[in-house]
Amino acid sequence: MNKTIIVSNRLPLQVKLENNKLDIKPSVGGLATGMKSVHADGNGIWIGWSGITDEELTPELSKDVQTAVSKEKCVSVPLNQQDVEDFYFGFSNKALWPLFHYFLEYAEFDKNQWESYKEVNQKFADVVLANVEDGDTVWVHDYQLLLLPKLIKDKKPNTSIGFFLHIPYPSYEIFRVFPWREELLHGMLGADLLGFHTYDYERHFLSSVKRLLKLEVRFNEISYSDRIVKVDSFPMGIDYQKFHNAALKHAQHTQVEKTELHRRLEDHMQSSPDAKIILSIDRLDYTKGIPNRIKAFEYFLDKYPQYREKVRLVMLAVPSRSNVDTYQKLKRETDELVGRINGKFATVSWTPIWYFYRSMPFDNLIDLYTSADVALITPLRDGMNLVAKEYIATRVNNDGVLILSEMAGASIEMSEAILINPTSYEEIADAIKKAIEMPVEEQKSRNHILQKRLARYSVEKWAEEFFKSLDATKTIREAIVAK
Ligand code: GDG
Repeated sequence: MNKTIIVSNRLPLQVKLENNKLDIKPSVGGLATGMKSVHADGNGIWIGWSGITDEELTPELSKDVQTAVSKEKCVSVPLNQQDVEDFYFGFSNKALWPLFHYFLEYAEFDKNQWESYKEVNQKFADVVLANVEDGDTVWVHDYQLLLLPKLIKDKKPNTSIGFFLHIPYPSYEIFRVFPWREELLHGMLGADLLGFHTYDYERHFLSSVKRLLKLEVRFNEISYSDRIVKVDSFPMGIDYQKFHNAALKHAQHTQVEKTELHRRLEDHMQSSPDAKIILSIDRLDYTKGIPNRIKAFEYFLDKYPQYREKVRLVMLAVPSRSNVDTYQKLKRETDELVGRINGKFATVSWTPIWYFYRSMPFDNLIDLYTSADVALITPLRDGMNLVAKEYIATRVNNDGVLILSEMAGASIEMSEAILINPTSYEEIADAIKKAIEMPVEEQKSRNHILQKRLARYSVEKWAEEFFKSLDATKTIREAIVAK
């Protein structure tokens, strides 16, 4: 029986090693949810790194990891500390991540790290090749594994290989700067189907292929040696019911069941009849436009002083890649900005920004989403942005206003939100005012449309559509062979 293999940098598991004891829990992220039906059914497996380096494991513990992850139908790819340093923190996050998000000034192209990127892609390929058989389907995820499709296809041509990029694909003018650009494109073209969040990313990819490799492209199909590679857009959705139901349950919580955060947020809302909460949630990443957002909030308080003491920006910044220096710099900048603005405007009874630098349990996330009158999401570049979708899914009374950057992939499907250019403080400040003053009827009619769309195109649907499209490439391959 043919099987499906999912490959991503990390396994959908939280693996912890404490006092030489392993603790393994399934993770609850969007990708894991989307793949649930594929992964849990049949004989599918998931291949990725467990999060623990070879150096941390004795030979016995290493066996224990394999046995424990195999119970979750996963196979772990062994990586050592140097791999993680050079392939993950190095090449993936210092070269590809900034380049693909248009942060050329942050991109470092280090030859040794590139070598490590190639070696680690080969390590993933070795594990895939040890598990894949003719007729199987392999779905590879994201920018850490751009070379993997070719490494599999070259050795196992009779497999269906799909690839999905979770971050933006940049325009040709940006991509052409990359020193090993042809090799990277050939790596991706090992896939039979390449998926992107938006049509624009798809177009940028096709343009790079045409201009750098001089390949023939017909509509969304690339003729590549004796194969056809299909390219398409699949905007990733969320587990809509999970967020919606959690918010419904949240609304019914008794005083005893409420979290401390829930109570504090309620206190704020009850402090004055027109008090408003503006929420932002993201990983602390320079692509997310956090300093811009804080400065725009300052501009708003300066321009519209009537709203001082009436609004509060609740900002959750989740620690991310904190050993990379650009992220450390961003952390210092964010801390300083929050301190300066709170110092400038705070009164004895009001702090304008509540800033949390940590990750929160799911229940607290729901506390935040359901308490917020406005979600302020201002990335400078973002492949999709699931937070925007999750906020709308939790609006069980249909009220609330989403302010969303037009640089987020999600903005294409969410035109009923207030869309802003994240570099314009003026636009953001005016959008905040508009959001706060928006009549409830208008909020509801906008959110009603958004919710219907998000419920229909959920993460399960996204995975289903991708697989359907990948399956169809088999027919094209069979027709070529038959000729
Ligand atoms: C990449 C692309 C693309 C956040 N804080 C907490 C928490 N979260 C959850 C959110 C959401 C997820 O993390 C973040 O997803 P995003 O899409 O917003 O952003 P990235 O992490 O940058 O994801 C992005 C995505 O891949 C999918 O393709 O949309 O563009 O950059 O689900 O809910 N969850 C919990 N506590 C937190 O503190 N439990």
